[in-house]
Amino acid sequence: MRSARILQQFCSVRRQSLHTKSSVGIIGAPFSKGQPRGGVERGPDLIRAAGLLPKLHELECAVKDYGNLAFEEAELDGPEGVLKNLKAVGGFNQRLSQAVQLVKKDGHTTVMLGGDHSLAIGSIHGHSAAVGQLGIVWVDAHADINTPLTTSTGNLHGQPLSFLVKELQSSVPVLPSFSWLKPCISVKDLVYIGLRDVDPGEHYILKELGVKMFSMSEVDQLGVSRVMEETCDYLSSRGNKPIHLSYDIDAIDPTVTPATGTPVVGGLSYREGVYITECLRETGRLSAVDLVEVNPLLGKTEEGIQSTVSMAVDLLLGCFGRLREGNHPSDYNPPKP
Ligand SMILES: [Mn+2]
Repeated sequence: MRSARILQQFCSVRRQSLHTKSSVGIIGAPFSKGQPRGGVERGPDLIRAAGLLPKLHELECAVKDYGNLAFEEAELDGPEGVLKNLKAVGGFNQRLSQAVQLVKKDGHTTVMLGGDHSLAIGSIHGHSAAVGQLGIVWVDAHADINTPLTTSTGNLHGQPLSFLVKELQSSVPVLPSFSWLKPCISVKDLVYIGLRDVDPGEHYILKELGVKMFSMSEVDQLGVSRVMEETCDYLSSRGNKPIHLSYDIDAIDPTVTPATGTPVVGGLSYREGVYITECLRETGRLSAVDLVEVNPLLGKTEEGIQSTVSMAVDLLLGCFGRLREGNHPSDYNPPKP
């Protein structure tokens, strides 16, 4: 009975969304100061060069490219304790938040092309400031929820969620570079998919706060279709809020996406990765997407770089209606003899 009901819901949602055309606003965030490796700042232009915009047009999306958000190197940005580049990360994200608010006010589904994952701070903050409460789907090999006190590396791309989650505020020290930021998401509105490299301090937080998560073990146990069914049911039970998808390319197995800063074996397959985007698209509530951590300098081979960039493009196309069964334009006229 239950599966019949879900299938019915699923189908009606699907029919609906096939006729909804998306309006997409792209922001390039060529930012790399949340981690130590150069190259990730090239991500936005590489993803564009792989044909993202014409491919979105083929899906009948209206697309506006807002260009790359300029990043100015902060002077005297030495480490504060273990934490690295606080001023740069804080300042960039403040401006990114403002840019996202502008794009949301223009009525678009926002696409952030990263850049490293520290940009989720500004992306989610701006999204929430523009539309209110969000459901967050965080697809990643890592939990990115270290606090400035639990981090062992000091890299801020491993900490974005600690700044955003309300329930963690008593665990996060006051930092002048982030004084503009007010925590804006509840941990109950967060779902993880793809985890397989979680630090002890993070694991404690996830368990203590009861965060909904589907690690690679659950993907293996349940299969990706059940994972997505449960993810969508869970987000519905939390009130069908607009969805923010934060997709780290390192969620995908490094055999497919080797060109990234912190690859971890045993990740999502190409098919599982794309299926996640197709399901979220079908909810009709996808309101912003981050696609982060594509780093062409770490691909080793040209083939590895191509495969990583092309995966990034395919994930974004899945978010905006590309179906593996095929698509055709709504005004398609079949030739007649
Ligand atoms: Mn990440």
